[in-house]
Amino acid sequence: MRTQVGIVGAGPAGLTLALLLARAGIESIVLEDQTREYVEHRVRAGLLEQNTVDLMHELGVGQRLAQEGLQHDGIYLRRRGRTLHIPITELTGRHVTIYAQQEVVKDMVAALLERGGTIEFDVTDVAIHDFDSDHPRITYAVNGARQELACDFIAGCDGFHGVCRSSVGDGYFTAHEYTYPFAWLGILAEAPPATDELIYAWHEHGFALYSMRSGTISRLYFQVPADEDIVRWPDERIWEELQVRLASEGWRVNEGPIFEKGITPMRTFVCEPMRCGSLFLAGDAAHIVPPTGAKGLNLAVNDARLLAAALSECFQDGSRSRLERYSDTALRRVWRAQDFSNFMTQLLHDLGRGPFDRKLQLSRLEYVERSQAAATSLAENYAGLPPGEDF
Ligand code: RFL
Ligand code: PHB
Repeated sequence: MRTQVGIVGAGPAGLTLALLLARAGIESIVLEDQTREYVEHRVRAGLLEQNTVDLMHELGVGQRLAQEGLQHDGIYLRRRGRTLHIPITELTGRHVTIYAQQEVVKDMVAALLERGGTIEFDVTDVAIHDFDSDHPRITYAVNGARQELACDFIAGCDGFHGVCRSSVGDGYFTAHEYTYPFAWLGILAEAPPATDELIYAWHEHGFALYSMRSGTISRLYFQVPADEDIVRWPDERIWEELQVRLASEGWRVNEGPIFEKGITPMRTFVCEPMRCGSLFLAGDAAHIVPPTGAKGLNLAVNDARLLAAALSECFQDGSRSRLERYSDTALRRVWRAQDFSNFMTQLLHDLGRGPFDRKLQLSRLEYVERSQAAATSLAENYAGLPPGEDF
């Protein structure tokens, strides 16, 4: 088999790339090692920047998003019962939208297949070869039968634990990595959210976040130790802790049956450059941000936008100049998101560094409350800076 771009991974990065390439008349095949059912139900992100929403509309995959997405004009920062509203739209002219990642994946998979695209789900033994040449290949197996896909380029969109990045020999990439000594325990519950916008809470016990998926489903997270065992958190204890950390006078978190529970490690990771020969990395395959800034999915989509533009230029007129710049260009936004995600993480979590550090956090929160410049800076980063050819 042969295609122009072999894409490994049917997450937001791989699917966005395949849709953009298809629109430019470039062939691709997406290889995914999970089933369609699995990727369409994997619970993850929920907050889309306006850039991501705009791109989904541009790609004609935004119908359900327009109907079911919850457009928000701001967020709340809460500390010691005091709530500060950051009016993002008023400060930046931009919105953010709540729409679950698995719904983005469903919409993109459906559109790609409808438009004649190819996604091979449930493949095994994916391996990439000869990516230091102009004739890279991907080998894999379908129902035990070995397949080979020859392509012009490989897009490694296979997430943090994928095979693409790790197939490159030691010493080629520079990895910048930090793992926080805490994690997030996240739940989904059948309970109408008791808030119209997201609440990010600083608390003596540690961070908590009140998010949502719809008018009837709440999504909540709170900081736990990195090695926490989920069995230590029966539903009752979870609600108790959330009521404490999110407390505000005369108000309570709405409780309801919890139908999903999980622990997510908090790490920060950047691989440089995001390319090795004919292999281009995009999304979590190249970088991870702590989720406090809600940037991971949005970065994955942005990488795909930049990579699709660079590949289109190459296939249209043979020019490789944008491909040569892809890594530097993508990394500009990656580092901006790293800085913001780490800023939000360090502003709101108990970092285990003692009372001096906690006092600094409270002072920073008060600064955001007193200074429009500080609030605008936070809002602008949270909403996401507008896209550009080189950003
Ligand atoms: P994905 O989504 O991990 O997709 C990679 C795909 O590759 C497949 N794969 C392979 N396929 C073939 N062969 C192999 N050897 C393969 N190995 C892996 C995988 O099955 C998968 O389908 O990466 P992508 O596309 O780069 O997308 C990145 C996002 O998923 C991620 O950054 C976000 O979920 C991060 N994130 C958030 N991002 C936001 O923008 N806003 C948020 O509100 C937000 N909240 C979150 C988050 C991530 C979380 N968790 C669970 C990590 C909240 C949480 C709790
Ligand atoms: C979510 O709704 O899953 C969510 C929202 C904001 C974040 C992280 C996760 O910062």
